[in-house]
Formats: sequence, structure tokens, C-alpha cells
Amino acid sequence: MARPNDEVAALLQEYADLISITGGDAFKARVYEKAARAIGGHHADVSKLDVKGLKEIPNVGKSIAEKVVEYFANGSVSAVEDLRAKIPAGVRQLTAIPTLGPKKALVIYQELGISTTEELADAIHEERLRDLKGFGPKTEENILHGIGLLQSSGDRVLIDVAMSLAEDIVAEMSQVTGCERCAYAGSLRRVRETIGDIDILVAAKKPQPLMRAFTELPYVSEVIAHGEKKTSIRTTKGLQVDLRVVPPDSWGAAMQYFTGSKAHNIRTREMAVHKKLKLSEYGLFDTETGEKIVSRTEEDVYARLGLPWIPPTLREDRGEIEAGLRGELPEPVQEKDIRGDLHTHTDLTDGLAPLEEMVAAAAERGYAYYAITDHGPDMAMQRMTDERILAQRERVRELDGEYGRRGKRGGMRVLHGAELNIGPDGDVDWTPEFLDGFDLCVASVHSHFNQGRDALTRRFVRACENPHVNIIGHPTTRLIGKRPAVDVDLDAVFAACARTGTALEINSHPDRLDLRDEDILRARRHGVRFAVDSDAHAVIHLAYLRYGVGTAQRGWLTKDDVINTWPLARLRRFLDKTGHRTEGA
Ligand code: DGT
Ligand code: CA
Ligand code: CA
Ligand code: ZN
Repeated sequence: MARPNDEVAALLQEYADLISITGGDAFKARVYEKAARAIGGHHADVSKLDVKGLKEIPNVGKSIAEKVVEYFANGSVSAVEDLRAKIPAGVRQLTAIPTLGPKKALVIYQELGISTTEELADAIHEERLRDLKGFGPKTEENILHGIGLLQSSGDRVLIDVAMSLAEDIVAEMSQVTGCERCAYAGSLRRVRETIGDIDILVAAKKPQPLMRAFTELPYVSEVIAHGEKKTSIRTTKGLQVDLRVVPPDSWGAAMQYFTGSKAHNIRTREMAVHKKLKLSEYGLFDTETGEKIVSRTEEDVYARLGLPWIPPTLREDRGEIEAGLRGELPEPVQEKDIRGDLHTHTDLTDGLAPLEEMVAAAAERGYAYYAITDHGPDMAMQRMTDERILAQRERVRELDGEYGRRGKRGGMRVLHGAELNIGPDGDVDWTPEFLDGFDLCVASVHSHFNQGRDALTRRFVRACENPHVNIIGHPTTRLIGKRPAVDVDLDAVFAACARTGTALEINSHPDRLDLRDEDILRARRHGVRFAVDSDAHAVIHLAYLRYGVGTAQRGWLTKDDVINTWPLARLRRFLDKTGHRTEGA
């Protein structure tokens, strides 16, 4: 289920867009954008708050609070509806193109009468946009690129959206009488970065009551197919969910079959055929006699094929079958192996929560260490100064003293770091002397994405060679479905990381998942180390870590590859790139 907070955040963001499109007050649009972000990141359920409670959220004033209350009371907000009515649906469809802002979308609509992505692509190829003011070949190229991104993401959704819905459905179905087991399978179980549809599996003797309960879930907008073995629905948000009910005895075979991937299943079926067996969702059968051999657990099925159980995140036919046959499957890093988060923000820069709240939430997660890494001064809009960061450091040291002594496993150490900005030529914020004062530094690219391959590669390599840069944050800067990865010679960057003792981040934010699985596989061959971080800008974002861990597994990483699974003493040695610093506590 989408969180009420996310629903409201989307609505307020739409309102901000509508204000911009209609030529409204830019300041007002920004106010709504900020409120959207604040509510999206707020920890408490906003549908349960009144105007007074809502106003306590930073960046939420009276008029916004009233709109939120109105939304939960009526299911809509009249101010938003008024603006929606003013705007042709076509313009809103155009603004779904990632690289096309509302202003340009409106010009295209008004001047050329274009209201669909297809018409727009045609117009660009016919060079009809050239006549418009403010449109040149570069704009055309950007728009075409955006259309490509939009089409390639298709109807797939980000993993956190699918995950919260799937976990809700599994919880609901598990309550239905007769449900012996329930789990999600498919791409979600494999932790792919985007999900086409959700596949839910139930083990039960009688399917009907489960199928009925499924079609009666509150967020069902359409029943696409309703049968004995499989029922498919579409949710009010447009996502398809398939439910399959299998006999309890077939659970393992069904999980194996419906987890996929298709490529992995083709391999396992071939292996079955070689052994004169037939593999289906009901079990592994003797081809000649039709006798069932195994079906109860996935382990049984794999074992009969001569394989160890293969973790779902590896089932992509990327060598896992061969490795399994050789007995060389990696033992993938687990969420419980993570000892701390090394990239997080507070409200000193663009985070939403104060330092104390972030640290308390980190301790709650049972971390042994936790790093605060707010932005440096080079990103001017973050308004960072030496005084502000040093004041934060003092507070971090106090918290380290408090938390270091208490809690489970000997308490949590609080580290003071920063997220530096890798400038166009590879420089970062502050002087080397000033950087000496941090426990660690993440460094990331936040602008100048289109410098060209050679310049970008030199820029990254230069950042790696900086003795103060420990982790390259969200290395390719992609935003899934919104912004492509930068064009950089990744192998050169990976080699530089390995040579200089710089870790690559696996940023766990569902919009990023950066590095992605295939790049991790490549980086690993260079001998690079990794940090799986949340990049949390709010308390609730700390939990995104699970998606980063899933992505790390898809890149075949083990515990040893990931620096934030290490004990603090080993981590500190890694962070001291030149070996100059004295042993920390
Ligand atoms: P998605 O939904 O596009 O994110 O990706 P998946 O992997 O969840 O694909 P989906 O939903 O079409 O099917 C789920 C799994 O079920 C898939 O990974 C393999 C299995 N499966 C489904 N249909 C077939 C089929 O016709 N043949 C085989 N061998 N496997 C199938
Ligand atoms: Ca699926
Ligand atoms: Ca499916
Ligand atoms: Zn960050």
C-alpha cells in the first residue's frame, strides 16, 4: 500500500507543477515542493494528524495543512482540482517526460497543438520545434533522450512501491482461513531495481476463498483474470498483481518456478531434461513414469538437479548455475551483516531530521557505528560554512560519548564525515588540512553531468586519488527512469578505486540503486571495496538499506567486499588511505 504520506507528497508535487505550468508564482510552487518533500519524509502517518499536528512538520504552513486535511476528508483538494481543470491533459502527459519542464511543455502544446509523446517525437524528427523560441538542437536531443527513458521504464515501478504493496498483500492473504503459506516471488524476490508486476504465491488446499479475498482487497480497481489457479488484478495505482494458489505439497517447486528469472528457469529445466526429469510449478517428475520425485522445498528441487540452493538475487543466469555446480556460489552479504551506515544527512543541509533524531534512529537499528555526512560548502544552496560543520562536529563528539557507552553490543560509535562535491575538474570542498578533521568523506558528482567521457573519467579518477576521499557516492548519478548514468569509462574508475583504496557506494535509495548490479559485478573483478549506504535524508530512509543490500547481492558481493560490515578498527584502517593518521579509538 502506498503510504498516505507518499500520496500527499505526490499530490503537493503535482500542485507545484500545476502552478508552474499555469504561470503561477514561482515562489509559491517552491513552497509546495518543499512541503511535498517534508511530508514524504515525515515519520508519522499524516492521515492521522489535524491542522495543528501537520503544522509542526517543517515547511508545512496553515494553508498546506488545510489542504492535507481536506484531502483525507474528501479524497480530493479543490484548489488542485481547479488547476487540473485549467490544464489540458496533454500538457500533463508531456511533463511526464523526464527532461521536459512544465514551461516548455505548455509552449509545445500551445504553439504546435502537440499533446502526446508520440506526436512530440514526430515533431522533433520533422524539426518543427526549431521555430519555437528557446528550443534548439540541444533541447531536441534532451527531449528525445527523455522520451527514450520514459519508454524504456514503461509501466514498471520502483522497488519500494512494489515492496510495500506486496508486503501488505502477503499480510492480508496470510489472515485468510486455509492459507498455509504466502510469499511474494518473481522479480521482487530477486530484488530487481524495477518491478513489472507483483507475483504472490499461496499454498492452500482450496483456492476459492483466497482468490475471492484477493479480488476484494480495498485497492483493487480491476480484476483482469479470475481463475482456479491464477487471479490477476490491477490496483488503483495501475500496478498488476498475480496471485497463484498451489497445493501445499507443491510449495517449493512453485516458489522455484515463479521466482524466475525466466533465463534461470530455462537452465534448470534443461538440467532436468538431461536427467530424464520434467520440472514444472508442481514438482520434479520422472519423464517416463510421471512419478513425482520432489516438490516440497526449493532445496529439494535444486538438490535433485545437483545444485545447492541458489539465493533468489543470483537467479539471473549470470554464472550462478556453473558456480553452483562447482560448489563456488558466493555467500551473499545480508542486511544483518551491516554494522553501520556511512552516508546520511541531517537538517543542517538538505536532510529533514535533526542530528539527534537521526542518531537515535540509527542506534535503534542496532548499528555499531554511524556516520553523519552532510554536504560541504561547494554546493552553494546548502549554505554550509566552517563554523556550522565544526559546531556539528562538537555535537557529534558528544553524541559519540553518549551512545558509545550504552546499548547492545557495546554501544554505537558516531562518526563525523561529510559528503563532498566533486567539482567539474575533480576538486572537492575545503582544504586538505580542514578535511583532516573528518573521520571519513564521501565524494559525489552533483552537477556538470555532460562533460564528455574523457573529462568525466579524469574527474572521477582525480577524486579517487584525493587522499581524503574514502567513498565515491552514487557513482553514476543516475535516477531510475529520470536521469541516465553519466558517460564515464567505468573500468578506469574502478581501477582507480582499487589502486587508491577508495570504496564505491551502493546507494540504497530506490530512485538511485547506484552502482547497479551489473556495474558491481564488473567493479568486483577489479578488486574494489564497496559501502552499502542509505544516503538517508530522513529517519524513514534508513530502512532503504535493504534495497542496497539486495543490489549488492545481485552483484555477487560477500560480507568481506563491503566495508561497512567490518569491525570499526578494520574500517578505520581502510579510511586512512595514506596510513598517516594515528590509530583512532
Ligand atoms: P517482472 O514482472 O517483469 O518484473 O519480472 P518477473 O521475473 O517477475 O516476470 P513475470 O512476472 O513475468 O514472471 C514471474 C516468474 O514466473 C518469472 O521470473 C519466471 C516464471 N514464469 C512466468 N511465466 C513463465 C513461462 O511462461 N515460462 C517460464 N519458464 N517461466 C515463467
Ligand atoms: Ca513479476
Ligand atoms: Ca507476473
Ligand atoms: Zn548524500
